[in-house]
Amino acid sequence: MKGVVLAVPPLGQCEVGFCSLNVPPPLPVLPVPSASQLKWQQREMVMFMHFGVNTFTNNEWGTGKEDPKLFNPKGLDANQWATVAKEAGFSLLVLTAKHHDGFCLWPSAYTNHSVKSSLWENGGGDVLKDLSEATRAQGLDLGVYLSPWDRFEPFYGKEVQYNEFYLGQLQELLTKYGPVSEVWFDGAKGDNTTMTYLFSEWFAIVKELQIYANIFSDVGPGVRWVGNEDGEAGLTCWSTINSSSYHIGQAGTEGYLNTGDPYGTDWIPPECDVSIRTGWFWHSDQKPKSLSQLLDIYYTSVGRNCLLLLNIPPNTTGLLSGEDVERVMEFGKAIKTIFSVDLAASASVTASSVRGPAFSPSNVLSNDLWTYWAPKDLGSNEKSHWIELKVEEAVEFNVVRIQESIGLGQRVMEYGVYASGGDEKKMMLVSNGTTIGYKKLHRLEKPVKAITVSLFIWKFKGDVPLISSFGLHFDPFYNAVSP
Ligand code: FUL
Repeated sequence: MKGVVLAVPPLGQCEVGFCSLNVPPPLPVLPVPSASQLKWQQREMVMFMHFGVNTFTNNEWGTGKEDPKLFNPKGLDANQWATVAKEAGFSLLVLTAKHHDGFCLWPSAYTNHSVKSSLWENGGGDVLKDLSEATRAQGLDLGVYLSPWDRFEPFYGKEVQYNEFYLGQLQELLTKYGPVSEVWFDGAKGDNTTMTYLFSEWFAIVKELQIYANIFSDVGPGVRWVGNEDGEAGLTCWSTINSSSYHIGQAGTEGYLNTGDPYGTDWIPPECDVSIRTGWFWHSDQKPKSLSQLLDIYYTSVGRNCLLLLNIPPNTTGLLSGEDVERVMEFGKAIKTIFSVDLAASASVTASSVRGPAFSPSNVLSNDLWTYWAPKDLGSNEKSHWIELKVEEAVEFNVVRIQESIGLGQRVMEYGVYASGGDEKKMMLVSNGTTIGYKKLHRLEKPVKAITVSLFIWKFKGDVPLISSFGLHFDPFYNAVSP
């Protein structure tokens, strides 16, 4: 294999983008993400919180007939929620401002079925206010879940009245609590009442009031559902779908949403919502998932080009319970342990070809999404592009991390990772795949020792693939590799 060893471009000669040598950057491959979607994707993990009357009735779906007086979290402390989120590595918290039972965690002017009628703080409290202040104090962002299905509201089932009522509640949430980064439109809906949701009106209000908010629903428009509540994206996972062929709430779309569509015309990346416990709400008889379960979920969500939306439900006191806190901290720490060391950080990097000095293979050693290796177009006799990491002394790794420069579109459709120079002198395939996207993590059954690790890209969209990062890590928590 013959490589082009690249020198670092002379300082000031080239910048990312147009270069003095006049090699333009590759054209984007459409569709591409918006700035808000890119920011969202780079969060990697978002904390979800289900809290409300269900917390006190031990239910998952309330009926709407609950007495609001049941809601009395005497020790509620949103600062604890935000502190835990921050320390565990989350940058955004999404709270169920209203779940299907219709009870509102803020004092909505449009209903009395809210904290106003509860015993908590004698009806004077506002969970959204507490949370928005706590997140701001920690430098975190806020998201809201406003269930369209409302089993309390008497207008529910009356098209115009309910849609207007819902818009009014959305306006309250989007104007009273500062910036909102994500609005979650849940898909559950009862069978008993016919109700048409005017989604386009709702989404227009979100954009009018919070231009940077990402809108989640099954099919976006900002962020899509991954098709299950287990934190598991498809092994093939495109950030793109054809949203106009599907409507929100359409049955049988799970498989499509799980893998996305290589020819999709809309950039709507998937979010993996999953709970740290069995239920979404807190129940005294449930325990948090184990660290190894959470790490499995991390690899099947963040490691497959998705965002992990991990639910940690406050308990009846209004606090995240001790065992959940302990587990999520362990989880955050484990992720840091695995990924803060890149075993290839000082590798020399060569490639099959290089488009120009600004697109050096060594760009893959940084985590900047906008600096990347770009090869030249394939020659008529060439079947693949490749990039190779070479370290001075063999390293042992069991995780391979590959990232595309998705700001210019998702491209890679078929690739393989090879290693050589460790125990095995020959080059051997350690893993392969179909999509990369923002981030692909390959967790290897057994650790591999190698001096060179190469990524071969056989099939891609656009003229050339663009790799923004390529790293090697060791995951000491992976059971299969423990002695
Ligand atoms: C579902 C809801 O029905 C569950 O209660 C939960 O909120 C989950 C995140 O979404 O559709």
